[in-house]
Amino acid sequence: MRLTATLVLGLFMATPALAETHLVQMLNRDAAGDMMVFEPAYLEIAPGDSVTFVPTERSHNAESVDDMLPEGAESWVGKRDEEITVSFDQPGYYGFKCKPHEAMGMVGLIRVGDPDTVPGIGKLRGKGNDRMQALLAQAGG
Ligand SMILES: [Cu+2]
Repeated sequence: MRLTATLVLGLFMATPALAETHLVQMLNRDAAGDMMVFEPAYLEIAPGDSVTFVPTERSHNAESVDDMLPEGAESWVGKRDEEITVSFDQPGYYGFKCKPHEAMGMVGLIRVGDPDTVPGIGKLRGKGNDRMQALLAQAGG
């Protein structure tokens, strides 16, 4: 099994053209009626992929959560109403949030590659903390 996984990984790394860009929308309300959300709030992507955070509705931003990045990964901070594209090379889990609506639960999680362990939660306020707990449970399950 390990040999197969190594071979597949080797093939993938040899073809960077396969790197994908995923879209995450910043919304005031989603189809289910939830307020202040990233859609989707949880993504599983491959190393080398990118995510574009799209300000579909106003007054949102996308930034990394302190203490919820893999070792050696860079943090990022998007401006309010700014479309920002972030590339993810380092395998692991990346927490992100909208600063104005963090306490209302506007947070998300990206799983890059096949990391061994789900991290602990970073510092998040209000419903952001509850929502991140749920996303981490989803990632581990
Ligand atoms: Cu927001």
